[in-house]
Amino acid sequence: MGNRRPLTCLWYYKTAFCAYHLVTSHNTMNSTMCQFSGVFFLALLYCVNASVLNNEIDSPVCFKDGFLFGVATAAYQIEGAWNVSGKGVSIWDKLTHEEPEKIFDHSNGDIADGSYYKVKEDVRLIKELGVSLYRFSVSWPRILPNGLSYKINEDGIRYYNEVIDELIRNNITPAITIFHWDLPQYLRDMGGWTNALMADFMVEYSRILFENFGDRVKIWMTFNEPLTFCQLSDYAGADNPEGSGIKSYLCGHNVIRAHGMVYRMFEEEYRPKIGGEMGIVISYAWEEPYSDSEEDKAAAERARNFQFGWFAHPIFSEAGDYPPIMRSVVDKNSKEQGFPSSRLPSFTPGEVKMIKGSADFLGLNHYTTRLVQQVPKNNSNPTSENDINVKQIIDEKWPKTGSSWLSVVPWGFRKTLNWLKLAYNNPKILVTENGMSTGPGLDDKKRIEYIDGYLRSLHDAVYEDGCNVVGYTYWSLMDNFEWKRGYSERFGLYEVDYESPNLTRTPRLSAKYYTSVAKTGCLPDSLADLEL
Ligand code: PNW
Repeated sequence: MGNRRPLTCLWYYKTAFCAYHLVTSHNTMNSTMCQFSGVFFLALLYCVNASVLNNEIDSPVCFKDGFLFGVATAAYQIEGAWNVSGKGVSIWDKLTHEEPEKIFDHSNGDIADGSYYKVKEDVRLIKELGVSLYRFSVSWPRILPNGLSYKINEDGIRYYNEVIDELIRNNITPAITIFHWDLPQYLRDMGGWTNALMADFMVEYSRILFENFGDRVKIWMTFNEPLTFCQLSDYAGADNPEGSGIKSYLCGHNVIRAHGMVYRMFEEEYRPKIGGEMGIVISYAWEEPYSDSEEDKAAAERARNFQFGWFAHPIFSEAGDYPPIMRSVVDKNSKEQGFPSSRLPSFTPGEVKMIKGSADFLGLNHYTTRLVQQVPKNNSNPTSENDINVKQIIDEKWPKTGSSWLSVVPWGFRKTLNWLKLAYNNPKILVTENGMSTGPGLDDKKRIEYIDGYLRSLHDAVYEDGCNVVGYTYWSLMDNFEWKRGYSERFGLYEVDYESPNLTRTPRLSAKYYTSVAKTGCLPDSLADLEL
């Protein structure tokens, strides 16, 4: 895998050989003479030159200069300091305190990695990795204690100013996710994302971030993974029985509108003064047909449209609006189920226009792949599962990780990127998350193999297939509160010792691997050479 240049060279060489042989077969020139003929010499010279120019002999798999390597985190997962200096209560504070049994190890983010108190230390860790980009999120209730913009918590502004300034001092580009799931509880009490007014609240909150941080932050992402927080109960800021086909569509609708509105406000009021780019982060687990049957192929394409296209199509497609298949299936099912109108809300023509094209790049979270099989239609309950009407299967042969949903399937990454290239006219993509979990421990060769495999697949997608990917961000800088799995699943390049009072961070083997990648832009020829 990876470097195709030597193969191409051989192919040129062979073709030249054959051509020459054909032309000269009528005379008696022997093959040794032939080998040294000018034609061969030129062919070889061309190949060697091309390889050297592309830096492909010494370092076979290299990303070109300017390709960004980064790491990511999110506020609730690392900050701690849940109730200090004026911060308001988020839905995760309330959930973990009042229903700890919903969290695998009954833990919470009260202290987490203590990053609120460790700005300098954390930035040093990022610096040591040699990466140039840090993606982090802002805690809405740390800035606006009850979510509304009439009351700003100055300590929140101070804290993120400190983070941003420290990053810039160390030549690391800050990239902000405006909303990464820690909704102010006050807004949840008003219906969370099922409330149409949330779009206005999000605009006002974002405005405060642009006003205060926009002079130094040039990469913005509105939402992290609406699919996850709109579909799962407890994440959306509204009671939402898993997979409900009513509230989840309402949530998605308000989120997409909010995204468009924030983007347009940024474009009109801020970009002319402060510059910068804005995108949205959407997760995409590749969906491969279970078999070669037409049913399974159609099922996989339907699932892709329902799970990724739901959020991407309105923003990145040429036509805008929801994917046509989603529109027709949910409209039809709703009618059969006795709803007076579709469970999937409609955008007005003005909204379609406002939302279409409302992103400068697509933030992609990609971790894994699933097999998708057509199942018999079941329209008894109005759930999005029944709308999609497929079964998702994890192939037992795929290597496993510390998370049951995440198996190691690097080729799915290349397929994902190619699907996006085709569906949305080769959009500019920043890989905002990719990573895998282990248990605690510093020897994480499995993680190194995971990253290496996914980066090779990414390299093929970029340099063989022409996908427009500008950077790769590993999830995560360090172990952190992994939502409902608590601290039981570790995604960090750095291990965090939760037993130590200092919450000591120690680099894993994978940190050494990733440092080498980020500093050279190249993948090591062999993992054995890394001297781990
Ligand atoms: C992401 N999937 O969630 C989140 O953005 C992070 O906050 C989280 O810590 C990280 O992944 C690891 O879980 C995902 O099913 C949840 O493909 C589910 C999927 C992908 C990402």
